Amino acid sequence: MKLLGATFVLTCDDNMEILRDGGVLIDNGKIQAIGDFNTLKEKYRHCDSLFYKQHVLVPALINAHIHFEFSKNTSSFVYGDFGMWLDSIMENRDEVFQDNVKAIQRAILEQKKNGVGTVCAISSHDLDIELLLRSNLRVIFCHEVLGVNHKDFENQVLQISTRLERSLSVKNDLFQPALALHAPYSVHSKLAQYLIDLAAKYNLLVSTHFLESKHEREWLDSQSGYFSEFYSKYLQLQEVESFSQESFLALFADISHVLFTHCLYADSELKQKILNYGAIVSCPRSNLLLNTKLGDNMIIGTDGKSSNNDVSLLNEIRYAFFSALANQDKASQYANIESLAKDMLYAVTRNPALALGLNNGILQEGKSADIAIFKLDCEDSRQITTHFVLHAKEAVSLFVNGIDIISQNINTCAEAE
Ligand code: MCF
Ligand code: FE
Repeated sequence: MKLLGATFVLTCDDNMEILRDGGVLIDNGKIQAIGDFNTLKEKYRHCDSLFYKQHVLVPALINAHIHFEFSKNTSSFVYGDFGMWLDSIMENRDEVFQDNVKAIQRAILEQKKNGVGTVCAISSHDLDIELLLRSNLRVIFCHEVLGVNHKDFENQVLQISTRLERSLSVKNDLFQPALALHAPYSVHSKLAQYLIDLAAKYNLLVSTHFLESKHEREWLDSQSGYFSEFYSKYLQLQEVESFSQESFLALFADISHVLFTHCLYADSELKQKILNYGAIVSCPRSNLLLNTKLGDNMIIGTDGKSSNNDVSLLNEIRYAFFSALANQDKASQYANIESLAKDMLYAVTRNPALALGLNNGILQEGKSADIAIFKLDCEDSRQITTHFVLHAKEAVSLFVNGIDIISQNINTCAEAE
């Protein structure tokens, strides 16, 4: 049993309660109590305790969408239009995947430095699986499947079965196998249905990219535009069947946890429909780079370095925060800047935890003890969340299931300053 305390504890519960000199009691990887640090210390006199003065304690962050395999990329791809980007992906991705182990390791470290305790990783070739298994992070590992050619069906089935067998055999409390159906324009209907049946059979979460670009929207609506050239140019296919928005969404009717990433070309009515099937994830910088749109930002992920300049989730919420301030319509939805900052924090804690079906993301009795601690001098305590969003740069401690996975020597942080 151990007691952690900090000058400010941001619970991320439904009221976003903030505790001054708060404490969190951890037992067996779970939060056993939360409240005033000194009161808890008095009550649980015999347990180890550690108070982080001038620090903020938050639920460990959750990166709901990241492609680690692209971590080596800096300048191999083209931005400004999704079609140009996808062309450059088709031409240059193999090179980016080569010798990418060190880059993936750096990206995993970047998650930890950002106080990210959970990642929902989208993996095209499972090049990141071993590194993630050894990362001590909580991992939802989505084997991503692509394939528009019906003729390849048997081979596609064989491949995904082999991949999934491997991850099911190493499944544990921290490592949860899942599936990613890349996008409606890149998976044929028979393969999509096969994947959905697999997900239903093993009760797996499914992640997908949906309505990301105007090109995708045009293809789904009228089988025309960029994608009508794409298949013949890159896959030598003349005839390709297409989902409609409705037939694609209907696939997910019986899947309990579905993440639809981007959804930039859905109006509010369609978004409501999507939300009946799952949750919407935004990757603000990726959305801007590829489609010059920001997204909803209820749940925020970094995407991969394929469409971002880094995979820092703290940077991601800072961009989303400033972008919202720059947008009159968006900013006017908030009573004040602090409530906008609170929404940014929810977008990487409570909201993704609920969408991913995880028992973390909120500091509450019974939740997993996934906790991040950041140094933060707060002279003025009225806008703690705003200061957190602006200034949190590197976690001093990161607990997953109550175990600190970054500061090996925990005592160095005791009574900091
Ligand atoms: O989320 C972004 C943009 N949308 C779609 N795909 C990707 C993103 N980042 C990486 N990708 C990958 C995807 O996993 O790019 C490929 C897939 O391997 C595109 S399809 C050839
Ligand atoms: Fe993505």
